[in-house]
Amino acid sequence: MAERGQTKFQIDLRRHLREQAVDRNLTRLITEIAEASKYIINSIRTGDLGVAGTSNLYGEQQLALDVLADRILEKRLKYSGVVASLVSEESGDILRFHPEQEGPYYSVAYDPLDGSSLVDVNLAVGTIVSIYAGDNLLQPGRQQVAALYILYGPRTTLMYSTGNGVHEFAMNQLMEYSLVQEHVRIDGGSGIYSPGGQRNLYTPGTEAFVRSLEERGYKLRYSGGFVPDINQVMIKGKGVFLYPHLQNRPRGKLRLLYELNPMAFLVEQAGGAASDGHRPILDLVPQKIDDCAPVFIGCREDVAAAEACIAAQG
Ligand code: AFP
Repeated sequence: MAERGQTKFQIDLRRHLREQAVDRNLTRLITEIAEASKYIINSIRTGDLGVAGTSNLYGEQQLALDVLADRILEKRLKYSGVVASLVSEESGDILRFHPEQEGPYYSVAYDPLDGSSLVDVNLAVGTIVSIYAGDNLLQPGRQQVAALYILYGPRTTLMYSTGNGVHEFAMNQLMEYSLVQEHVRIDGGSGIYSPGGQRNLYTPGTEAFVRSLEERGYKLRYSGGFVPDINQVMIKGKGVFLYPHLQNRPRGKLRLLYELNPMAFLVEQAGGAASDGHRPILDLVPQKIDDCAPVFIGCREDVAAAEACIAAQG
């Protein structure tokens, strides 16, 4: 297994998926998304930061980059020949296709550029993708067959799992994704915490949990971008991210289909946990495509401590 930092004999993403005996159509789907990221990188590096003038279903002004990244991914997925339906955080409607290719087909929920409001202050952003077999997107996250994220930071990295561990890749000078490390693990220990949402709106249980972390010497690390903040927990192998239920926002902020389910799949595959404060994120049954949920995600012991504080104090 490659130690982090060494590229293992330049194993690229397609070869790794083949070696993992991933289904041919799922391999095609994941590599199409990886290809799309090259165009998203280009739009981030050179794109217009002006507001696109449209808004997504949450009423947020769509930056030109949101729209651009969404179009890039939608086009790639539509013409991949293996996607039966897709839904994007930007579009809000489920698009259905009739792929000509031989099955199996997949359905994809994605956030094309999560944290897009951070681009104009030059902070890291990412693409988050959740993949199901068949054409039903309103399934519990535990039914996902794969999940991945791409982090556009000082380096562009990709983290994926098809249910056999989580594997990290870095984009090289030729814009290919080369394997950096296999079987990323979150083993715990005193680490970092990423407290999303306004602290003064935390419930007593969440407040008690955060105070316990600080008393144990955890350091606050919060960028405002879900992908870089989760990636930090994955690579450091410890710590916890939370965007909890707030006094004025009992469902929290993060979206179940596009953000929480894929990240919960990856984190659980890395030996961590993801909870809404009471139960695993992956067991939540989505009612609508824009469902939100509170989230405590990262080291298994830290997530269990959060659940205990919330059970005791709400
Ligand atoms: P945007 O995509 O609207 O920038 O929101 C990013 C995000 O969904 C997620 O990436 C962050 O973890 C979270 O919101 C940050 O929310 P706050 O700005 O309320 O801290």
